[in-house]
Amino acid sequence: MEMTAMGTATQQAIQLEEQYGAHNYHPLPVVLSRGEGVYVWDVEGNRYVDFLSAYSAVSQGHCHPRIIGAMMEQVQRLTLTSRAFYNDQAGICNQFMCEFFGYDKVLMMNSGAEAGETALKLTRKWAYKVKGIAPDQAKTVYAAGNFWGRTLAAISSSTDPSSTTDFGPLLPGYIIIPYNDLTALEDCFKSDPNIAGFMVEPIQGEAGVVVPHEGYLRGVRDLCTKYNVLFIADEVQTGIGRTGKRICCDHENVKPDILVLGKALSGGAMPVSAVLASDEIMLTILPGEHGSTFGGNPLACAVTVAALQVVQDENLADNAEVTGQIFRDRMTALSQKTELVQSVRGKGLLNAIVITERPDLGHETAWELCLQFMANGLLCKPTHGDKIRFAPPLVITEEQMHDACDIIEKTVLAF
Ligand code: IF1
Repeated sequence: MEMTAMGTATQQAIQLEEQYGAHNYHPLPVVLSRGEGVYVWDVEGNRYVDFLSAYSAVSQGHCHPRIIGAMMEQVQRLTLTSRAFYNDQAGICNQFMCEFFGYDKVLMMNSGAEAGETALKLTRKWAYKVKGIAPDQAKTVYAAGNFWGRTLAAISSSTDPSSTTDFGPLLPGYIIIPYNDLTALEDCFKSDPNIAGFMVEPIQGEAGVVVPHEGYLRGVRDLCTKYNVLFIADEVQTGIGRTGKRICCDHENVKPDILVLGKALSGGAMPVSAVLASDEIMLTILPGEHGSTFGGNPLACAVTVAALQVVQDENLADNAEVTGQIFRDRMTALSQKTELVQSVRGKGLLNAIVITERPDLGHETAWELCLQFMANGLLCKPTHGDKIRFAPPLVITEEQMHDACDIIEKTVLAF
């Protein structure tokens, strides 16, 4: 599909959003109005294959009938009670999640950042009440290149100026070390007895799908055990089947002390996030010490159970493994036909290509390429300059994956 002049409905929708919405994003010039499975349609009626999945939130496919069905059933009965009272969905969902991921307890929140903050607060509580660190002395460690949200606690660990500039002062008690470096991690743990936790993405998403070396996660697990530091896995983007396993840590058979989830926990139907941990960690927070108006509401619980059942019953992790390999094989073959594609990296259906930027375009190269992908019916977005992330819903079929790779190949070779 050639880049046509922007339609009237598209122009009107963009104009409204530009005039009345904050300018905290730079969206591709497409206005979506419907989604089903791996496809979305814009207001002009054009169909696209969605290779962003709302940054891995719509892993079960747009408007999955089983998730929407559970949502429709619950939304007409009871949506929100606050945690001042019990409700008939929370216990069922909590049990389902604890058994699905193998933990004693779960604390449900709404956004991924809130779940990250909850993990940080649990780590500090554990530091003072279990590890015995002196009051207000607990430190937490993060890897350079991390991204876990936009709150002040989240950006306080960021090494990306676009996340931190003019938002100071930032939170104290943070230590940043290089990603994928076990020597740096052990040196850090040796240097300070007040370290309570290390929060890390098993694959760094926003940094450009940075995959650590084989054995990194095992090394993190062993060092955290050795130095009595909590291993906090931020699996908001890599979890729930995305990388071809239940959670990305499963690739190395390591179990984090605290598991942070979000995004696909609801299949993109509504904001749901969660933190899972042992009783020793989770029970350090007593009644009234943490919470959220919407956290763990009955509607979120009903949706979450359905969303996880879809991942389980449709074997979405296995499908991500198979179709993701097709993607990487085809991109590797493409990289041998054109210098524009330098390399491909990722696991399961969390992948990115590294492109060679045109001298005249620089970082705009990736953006221009994404505009052409859009014109040809595929939606994706650059991440950090010369990387383009490709993360379709995990329900994608092999045929749909080949069709999408055909679009990518055609577009790249014509660019
Ligand atoms: C935006 C990025 C992705 C995340 C990980 C926690 C969170 C995220 C690993 C917080 C959120 C989103 C945020 C969204 C775009 C998207 C994103 F580009 F920003 F970095 F996916 F890579 N941990 N990622 O990726 O979850 O509070 O958003 O629910 O802010 O632009 P949230």
